[in-house]
Amino acid sequence: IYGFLPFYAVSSSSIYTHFKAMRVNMGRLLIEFSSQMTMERVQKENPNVTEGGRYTPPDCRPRWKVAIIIPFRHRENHLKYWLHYLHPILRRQKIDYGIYIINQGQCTLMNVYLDSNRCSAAVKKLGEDTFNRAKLLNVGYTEALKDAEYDCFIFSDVDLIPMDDRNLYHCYDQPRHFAIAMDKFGFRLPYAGYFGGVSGLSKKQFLKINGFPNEYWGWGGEDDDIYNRITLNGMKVSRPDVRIGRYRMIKHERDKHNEPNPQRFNKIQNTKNTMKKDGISSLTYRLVQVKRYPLYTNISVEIGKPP
Ligand code: UD2
Ligand code: MN
Repeated sequence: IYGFLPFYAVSSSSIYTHFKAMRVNMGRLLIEFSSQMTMERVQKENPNVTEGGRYTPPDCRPRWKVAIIIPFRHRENHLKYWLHYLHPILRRQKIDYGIYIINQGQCTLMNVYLDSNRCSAAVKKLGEDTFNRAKLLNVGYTEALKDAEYDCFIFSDVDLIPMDDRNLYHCYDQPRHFAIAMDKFGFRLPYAGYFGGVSGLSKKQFLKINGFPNEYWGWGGEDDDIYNRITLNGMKVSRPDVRIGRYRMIKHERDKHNEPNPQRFNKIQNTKNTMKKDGISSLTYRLVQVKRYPLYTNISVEIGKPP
């Protein structure tokens, strides 16, 4: 299909409906963020997704049961595009999956819009604590396992959309790095040990590295620490072909309360000493709310503050 239809535009043309009916992978996809996106539209596009953002292919038994974990705060607009593009891709890939948004602080426009939830002042305040991506991912691992017996975990930024649906969202015999060729890095790996953006580990691989660090507050370094954990534990990172692992990142400014972490350079020199005690084994947090929406499960959580 890639050969004669290199660019597959998401439109309502007859070619699109034809391929959609076949539910085969398309190859290269045209990804853009200029059209206006609404949650109602994305819901209409995905009638087969069940409550909480779950899907199981009706016609096969996938090898993996995949929890997709997204660290999140105040990125409602990005989330709409993510759901719009990813649900159909995952369905074509015949992945058995659930979508988990791990929300550091609860009050989002989406909550207000979907169920007119009121936001208490105390919870609103949580949204002002320093962001901690890796700790949220540890929470996602733990909470998803309360839902179903997942054996594969894919950790994705909310602003990253794959440009080729042959980049299969399941697990591999080594920890997987999916987002290897991003537009913002000129479609190349920025450095050999880069592990940011979208990655995936089986349950066994995740436990072997004691999960992710909980002590990276603010922006940067946590993905490098995870990379160190993988190599220090005798595993190798597996990656797709550079022509397939292409991604678009929705353009954005650095968020408030996620300033670059000045300790990150020191910390990534120390993974060998810290990984045994800091990780999934030492994770503590307070669950604020679990809410199942049609296209995803929102898990609001209080994860504390930097020491
Ligand atoms: C890079 C990496 C990312 C991570 C980060 C450093 C890429 C494409 N990604 O992203 O994986 O290593 O650097 O921490 O190189 N988020 C929110 N709300 C916030 C802040 C963050 O939802 O207020 C989430 C969201 O899913 C976002 C992700 O955290 O995509 C990473 O944050 P970012 O997009 O601001 O950082 P970026 O693009 O430099
Ligand atoms: Mn980003």
